[in-house]
Formats: sequence, structure tokens, C-alpha cells
Amino acid sequence: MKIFWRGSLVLITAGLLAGANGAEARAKRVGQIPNGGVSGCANCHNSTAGGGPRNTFGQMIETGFLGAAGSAGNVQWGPELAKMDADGDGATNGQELSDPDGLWKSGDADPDDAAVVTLPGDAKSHPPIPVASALEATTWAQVKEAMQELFK
Ligand SMILES: [Ca+2]
Repeated sequence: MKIFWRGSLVLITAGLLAGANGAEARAKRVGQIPNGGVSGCANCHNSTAGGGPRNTFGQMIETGFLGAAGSAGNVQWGPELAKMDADGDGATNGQELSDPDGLWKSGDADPDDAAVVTLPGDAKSHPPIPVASALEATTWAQVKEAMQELFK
């Protein structure tokens, strides 16, 4: 019986440590993108609580913009990642996170107003489409969406 309890204690402790490491990794990465705290875990994960499958922005970071593989890796935010458009909505990752040129560094104050920040991994979330861009839109869906934005 005593051995059983020792084994259980080891398993529970290991589980708690694994959970703590995961939470630390998530919190760490939220602070490694500009305005990361506005949407928290939802910047990179489908679930707003974090964990589970990553959205297109999370996948982009995972495959090309982590300093190291796994939970130890830090997000390499900069001009290259800022100029890409992970969700294909026409707004760059940098425009969505209010750092279009990718000049923000981890530890800096968040750029711009949090109210203008959108999700770089969700095509339904993006900054308002300027009228000039709406006129250049090539699909009816884009024109319709731009018109809906104008007349909200
Ligand atoms: Ca985008």
C-alpha cells in the first residue's frame, strides 16, 4: 500500500510539473508578439483557452519563427513575420497586431491602441478594409464585405 501511494505521488507531481511547463510556455509566447495580451492564447490557437490545434498564425510561427523547437522556443517577431499574411485575409500579421513593420521587440510597450488589434490567424478578424482596396477587390465576396464594413 505504501508503495502505491509513493507511485501515485510521483505521477501527480510529474503531471503538475508538465502542466506548469505548458502554461509557462503559452504565457511566455503571448509576450513575444506585439499586443499579444489583447487576444492571449487565441493569437496562435483555435481555442481561446490555449492548447490544442494552432491556427494559421500559430502554425506559421511553429514552422518558421521559433528560436528552438518545442516549448523552449521563443517567437522570432520581426519584419519578416510582420509582412506575411498567415490567414490570407489581405492584412499582414503586423497590420493585425498593430506593428506593420515588425519593429516591436519583446519587452517594449505594446504599439498603438489595443482596440485596433485583430487576430492574425483568423481570416474573419481583420482591420477595416480601406475603400481603395475594396475597389481593387477581385471577388464579389470581398466587395460585399467591404460594403458591409462601410455601412455598419
Ligand atoms: Ca492576416
